[in-house]
Amino acid sequence: MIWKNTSDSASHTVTPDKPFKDLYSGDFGSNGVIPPGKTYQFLFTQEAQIKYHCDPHPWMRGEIDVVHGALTS
Ligand SMILES: [Cu+2]
Repeated sequence: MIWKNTSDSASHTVTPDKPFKDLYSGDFGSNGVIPPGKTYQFLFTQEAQIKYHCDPHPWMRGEIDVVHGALTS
């Protein structure tokens, strides 16, 4: 999953409400801020439900629901 700070003059973070660790990718969350034009990406390899927010702007919130999909031919 990729977060991109696009047309904004402010920097933001992707910060989990509660710490989350993926067995493969490790700790989830941007280390520090994502400046305008930059991205943060994280590979989820397990099912998870994660609520997250932006540290400087706590009213900016999101939720991720990672589900195990099946490939259909
Ligand atoms: Cu923000």
